[in-house]
Amino acid sequence: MKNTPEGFINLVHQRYSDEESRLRAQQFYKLMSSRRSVRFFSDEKFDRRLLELAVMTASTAPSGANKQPWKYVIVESPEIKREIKIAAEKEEKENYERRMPKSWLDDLKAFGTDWHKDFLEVAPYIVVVFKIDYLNEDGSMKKHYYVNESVGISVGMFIAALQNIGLVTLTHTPSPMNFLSRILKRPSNERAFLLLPVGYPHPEAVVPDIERKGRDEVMEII
Ligand code: IYR
Repeated sequence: MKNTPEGFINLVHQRYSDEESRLRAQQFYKLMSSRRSVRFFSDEKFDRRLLELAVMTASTAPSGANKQPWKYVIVESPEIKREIKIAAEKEEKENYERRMPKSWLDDLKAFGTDWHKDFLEVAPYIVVVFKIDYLNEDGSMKKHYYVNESVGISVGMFIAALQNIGLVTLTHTPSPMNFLSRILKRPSNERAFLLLPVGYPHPEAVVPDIERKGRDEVMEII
């Protein structure tokens, strides 16, 4: 384009050689293939700036009309982590003992999960992601667009950023999650989306012996 239109700037873009693209694609796939959801955490602390950088990376995600409808709440207070654990376990006990149908419980058998959520106290940080459905601006409600898609993409990038720096996490979904708004005193336009403990794995951490789908199962070329 000869003239940059009003309100636009030139794109900054890094073009790689074919060979470098291939190498980078393989390296990134290898890095992400080794990611596992971890339920056994070490209580070892780490520099919070690492987590802040991962959140800033997550916040580069594309979003509907660039509304960036997310808020990442980093919990490091042991008292608040404990409060979250107690409330999450209360909901999960109800889920496992009454709310989840047998077919769901059967699907979860391979993961060895139950209502106990010790990782919520052990991991040095719990990150609670909230979605912002609308903005309250001088009394008027401004609706956001594609909020679930946007926040989902952002959390995916957060998980990739953590993997890139050697931290582990779990996408935990205590349900219902309203207790998080109460404990974390969030405004009414924010709703809890996901909860992720973050840390280093316990030295004896185990993970389920499960496999990822192969090339021909996850894609079709037409
Ligand atoms: N939220 C419950 C149950 C659970 C649901 C799914 I889908 C999982 O992949 C694992 C667990 C829990 O966190 O235990």
